[in-house]
Amino acid sequence: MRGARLDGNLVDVGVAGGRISRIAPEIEKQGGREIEAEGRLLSPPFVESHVHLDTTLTAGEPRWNESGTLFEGIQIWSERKKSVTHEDVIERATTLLKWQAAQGVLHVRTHVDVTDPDLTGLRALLEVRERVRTWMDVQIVAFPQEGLLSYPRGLELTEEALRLGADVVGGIPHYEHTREMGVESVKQCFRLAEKHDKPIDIHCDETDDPQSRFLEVVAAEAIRTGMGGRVTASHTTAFGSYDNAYAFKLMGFLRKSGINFVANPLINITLQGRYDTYPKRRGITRVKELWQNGLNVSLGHDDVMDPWYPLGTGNMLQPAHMAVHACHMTSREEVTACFDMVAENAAHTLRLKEYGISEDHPASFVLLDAPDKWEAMRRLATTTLVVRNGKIIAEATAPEYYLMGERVNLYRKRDQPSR
Ligand code: 17E
Ligand code: FE2
Repeated sequence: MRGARLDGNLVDVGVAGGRISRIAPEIEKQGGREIEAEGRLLSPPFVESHVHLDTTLTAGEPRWNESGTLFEGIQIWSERKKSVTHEDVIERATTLLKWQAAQGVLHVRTHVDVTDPDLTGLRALLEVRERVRTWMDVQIVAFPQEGLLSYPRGLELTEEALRLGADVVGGIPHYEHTREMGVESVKQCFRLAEKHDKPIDIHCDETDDPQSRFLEVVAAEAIRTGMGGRVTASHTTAFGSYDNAYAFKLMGFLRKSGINFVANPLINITLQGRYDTYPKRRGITRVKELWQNGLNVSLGHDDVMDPWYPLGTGNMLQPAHMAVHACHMTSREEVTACFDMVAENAAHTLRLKEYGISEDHPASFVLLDAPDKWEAMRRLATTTLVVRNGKIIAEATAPEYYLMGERVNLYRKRDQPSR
């Protein structure tokens, strides 16, 4: 590849045997195919650290979410779940994975609802994970949507999912019937994780209720077990509603725990704040403060066209763009940090190995129609090339705009990228 922009410099990238063999300002011609990057941003692939592939593309079935709340979403899904079949899940999940890969996502962590006596969604996603292996890397979280302890045999079903091959232990303590059951559910997640040697990713405190304090339990268990970076707290929206006196105490404690955070700004700006009139809360966790405190934060899309969120295409720049706005991350550095939250930081959450563009790493990367991350965020740039293990798996043409026959390229004069 010739003339790609990496950390502000134009570089050539050599690929051999599916790996990056060399990165240098100029590499001598060696035969083989050459790709002209035309000064575009070379980035490691996008990483989707939180999505629900079992529920995706069901929006409107059997009805639309009128209240816009998490709870109506769970109710609608519970009804749709009754008609879920193996083929239905495979078809929808594979469709979204294709949308994602076409837009530069090469790693996906999906939650799958295991509060289903037949584990239909889980069995289907286990099959999907294998079928797509040549072009997509999928991690499956056994997620007890209707409660690990509150749903009949929830704990057994979650453990059965791990035995069948789920990669990660999930939970939902704020949805358990009582506070005590919520605390116990977190402990049970850790017990399962230790027993089966799996990481943990818990839907945690996804509510505006400032009394929802399961994050502290997750952190305490992470410290007790030494699981630290193998633990992820997803959503944690109540953290945005905690009193500062408590939030500051908690932050110090979280730093000690070293756990990862996933915020889902598109979905939580939508689902939360629904019981407020005005002032209306944003319902998103303290992304900026977690980031400032050196904790690993990634951003997920969470839903694409399902009972919780009607829109989306799986493009990771959309949640990143929403984080810029909803989390007040508008400084030069913060906008770039939001880009990293759907790439490097998400790779860290998923504990990916050999991620990133450097010699000897797998040749898995994307080109974006922008000179740098900041411009990619501003222009919601198109991913024009997706390479996985040295093979081109997706290509797209960046949009070109013409006004009265004259090219309009959406750059200020001083920011025009040089090619
Ligand atoms: N289930 C849940 O509990 N929370 C969510 N945000 C989604 C599903 C999408
Ligand atoms: Fe979720």
